[in-house]
Amino acid sequence: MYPDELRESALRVAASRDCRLKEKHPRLAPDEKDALLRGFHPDFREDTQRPVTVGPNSGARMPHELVDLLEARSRFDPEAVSLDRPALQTDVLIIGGGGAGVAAALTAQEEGARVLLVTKLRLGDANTMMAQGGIQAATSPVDSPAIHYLDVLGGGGYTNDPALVRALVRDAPAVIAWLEELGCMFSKQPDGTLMAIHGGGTSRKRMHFARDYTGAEIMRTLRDELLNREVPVIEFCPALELLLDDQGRCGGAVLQNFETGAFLVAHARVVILATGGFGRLHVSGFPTTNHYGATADGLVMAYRAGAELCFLDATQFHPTGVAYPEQMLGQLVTEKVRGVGAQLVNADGEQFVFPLETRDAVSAAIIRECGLPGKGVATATGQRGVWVDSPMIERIHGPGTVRRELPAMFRQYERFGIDMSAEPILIYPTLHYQNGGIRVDPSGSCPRIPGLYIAGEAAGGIHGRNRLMGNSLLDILVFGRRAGRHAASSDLPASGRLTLQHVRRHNREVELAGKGRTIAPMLLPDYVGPEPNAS
Ligand code: MEZ
Repeated sequence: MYPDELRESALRVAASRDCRLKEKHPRLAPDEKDALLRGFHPDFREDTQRPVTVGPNSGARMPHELVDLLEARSRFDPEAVSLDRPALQTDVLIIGGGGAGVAAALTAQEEGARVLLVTKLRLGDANTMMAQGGIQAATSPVDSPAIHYLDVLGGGGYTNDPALVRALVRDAPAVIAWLEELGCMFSKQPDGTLMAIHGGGTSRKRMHFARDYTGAEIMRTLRDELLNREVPVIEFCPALELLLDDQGRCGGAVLQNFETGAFLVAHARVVILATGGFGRLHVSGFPTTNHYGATADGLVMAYRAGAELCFLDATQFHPTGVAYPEQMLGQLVTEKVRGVGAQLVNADGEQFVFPLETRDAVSAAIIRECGLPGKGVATATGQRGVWVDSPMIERIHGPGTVRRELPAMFRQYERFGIDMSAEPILIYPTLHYQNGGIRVDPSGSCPRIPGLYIAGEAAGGIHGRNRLMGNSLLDILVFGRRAGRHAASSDLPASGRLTLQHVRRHNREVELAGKGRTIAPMLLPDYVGPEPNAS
């Protein structure tokens, strides 16, 4: 039940439902989509980005919040850490305990490598765990990796790196088979075939899911396997810097014990960085769907070591973040809700966009609608939004569908007295994904830094300027496994003497540029601010 200021509009949505049942909102023509993005997507606003002034991408525009970190100085004085006697030695050091890191660890171990996984928080504390709607893979006879490939390129505005997309779509069916072999329980038809729905920008139904907690089910499977195989893991141990030898090869990292603050040096033949994205930077002031640890640490470390970043001027705002109740502000309302039939409607119960356009376009359309007089809905605190007409799902598929197909989301709303099978839900775009990242090749290796591999959201180029739903759970596994395999079989000679020369160089560069007022990697978002001075 909604408060007065929302109830009237929610009733208008209910009143228009029958007329909308058969109404298909037209899709955007390419020039309409382009104008919509330029006019209303936050990436195109002058005040959201600026050029970075230091490092390999000097001159490239990126969100202010990320530039601040790339122009920050290191967390510790390189002179204060002795690299002579590394506390930890391994073949493959994996930094990050989400889906990409764990997939890399399992695969590298299968290939016979000694593996060590270190993670900033607990194993599985990552965006993977929070992913809801699904994972794409062309598994049906009416689909193919080639069709999936075209969809991914279309979604990315034809800017994606084609070799990376090829790797993504080709490996996809094998990734699903691997997960099932490990015990992952996807939602299935009575005959045992995987259930599949559309996501935004897909031309075939290829979104596979475990109800609306797909990421949690995948992460559970991977984590169990890692623990069963007794792969060594160190939790609460973030990486602060990569280590390079005098040839520029990556051969380890400086870590920090989060509890004691002690530095630990890890020496490895190769390093896989799987540290995730930048959602907790709250780009352009947006709330986020992201995990607490998503603070761009890997981007910062790799950038100082000389890696090239790409597509970081393209940020993904998920169209449907919770706008009411405010206790859940910015949390994900999975695209699966629209995938199974819910429409997006304004304060008057009118559709204003085809609900499964690509995310960049849907978000821009919502922002535009909320700016039109009387078309957006405002909560008592001034939060704006439009409606996802979730009861339409019951109208299309029959009573009980919302509860059955979206159990996690149903309960989430139920706690606040909202029955989303009977009442629409209020949403607004929320920061969801870093479309770009560190440039990689199809083996997951970082072309500029031998011995360094990148997997998961930290990697860039796969999705171009806009990722499609379900291709993130896929890419963490495809490129996690590729990185694990290639890293384990890498024939690079052992690294020479390890140094932090690149960090000294970076600190000097930021100082000369008059920057470096902050320190990075950020590690945890600061929602509290500095301690007030004791008086
Ligand atoms: O891939 C995603 O970002 C995803 C599945 C999100 C969602 O809406 O559920």
